[in-house]
Amino acid sequence: MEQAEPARIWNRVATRTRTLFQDGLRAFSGPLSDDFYESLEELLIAADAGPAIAARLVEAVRRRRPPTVPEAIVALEAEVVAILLPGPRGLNLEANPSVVLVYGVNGAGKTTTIGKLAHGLKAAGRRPLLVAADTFRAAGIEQLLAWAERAGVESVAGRPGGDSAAVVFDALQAAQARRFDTVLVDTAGRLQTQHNLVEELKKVARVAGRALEGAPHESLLVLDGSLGQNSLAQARAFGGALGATGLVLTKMDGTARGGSVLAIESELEIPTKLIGLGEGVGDLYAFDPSWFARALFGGVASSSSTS
Ligand SMILES: Nc1nc2c(ncn2[C@@H]2O[C@H](COP(=O)(O)OP(=O)(O)OP(=O)(O)O)[C@@H](O)[C@H]2O)c(=O)[nH]1
Ligand SMILES: [Mg+2]
Repeated sequence: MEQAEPARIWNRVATRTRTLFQDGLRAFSGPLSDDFYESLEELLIAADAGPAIAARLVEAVRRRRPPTVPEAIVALEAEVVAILLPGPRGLNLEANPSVVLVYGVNGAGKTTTIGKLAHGLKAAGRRPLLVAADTFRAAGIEQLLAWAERAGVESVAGRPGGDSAAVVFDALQAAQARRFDTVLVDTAGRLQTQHNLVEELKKVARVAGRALEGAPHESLLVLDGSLGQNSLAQARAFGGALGATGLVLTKMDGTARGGSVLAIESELEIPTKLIGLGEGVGDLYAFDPSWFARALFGGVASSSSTS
């Protein structure tokens, strides 16, 4: 996936969060008072960063003694980057084929993310195979096949009601025989049976590893970004049990809860690798901490208006 650097793209991230900060801080000008820091803390909490992270950020900015509001915002952006996890955020797609398992609760955006990712990988010259392992809903299978068509890539699916682990096993054999370099596995967000969803997903992962050593190479947990920290409970249940290697935050276009990324990453200690900014094929981007921080507080908007 491409790095999303242009300000044009990051201007679409968390627009309501940005408006919140711009409106909330408009009344202040230097030198900075206690009132300013109190407002800043309230705004961070309103943006769903959580009280602990809000307090930590404000304290860190205060220690830097910024003389003016713009300098305080620059300091805040740096502190936000410091709170996010260090290290690489690219997808690990070195194995051939590389298997990417995508999971999360229903409606989080799994199928849409796979469609967009397939489009991006194909544009980058790769040969992805989409696997519909959400055999619990016929409509879920059809949705993935429709995305495969839209992205112009191949797909395989089991029968509705079939065993999703068996579908994945067969798909990985086929991928090796037919030389696909990436396999994207869509899973169910909800089961209509009494089965425990996490147990079912663990089985899919185990069977993938049996079909292909080292698989899955990426286990991406998809979270609905517009729910903010409300998705943390789900994330704990999934992320812990399945050893997620990365987060995908969808519906980050427009959200007022952009600050939740900080709380989610620091609580789960799983890097955000991709963000979804809409429902179109081109609306998935590599997550970039510096650009994200600038998007939250208006740095992107001000730099793009001067360029
Ligand atoms: N605005 C916006 N909408 C999105 C984004 N990603 C997904 N959606 C929408 O969210 C809804 C659910 O997306 P799906 O991809 O079907 O979610 P899912 O996780 O596969 O859902 P189940 O298969 O039911 O578990 C759809 O209407 C998508 O168009 C995004 O980044 N931005
Ligand atoms: Mg789906």
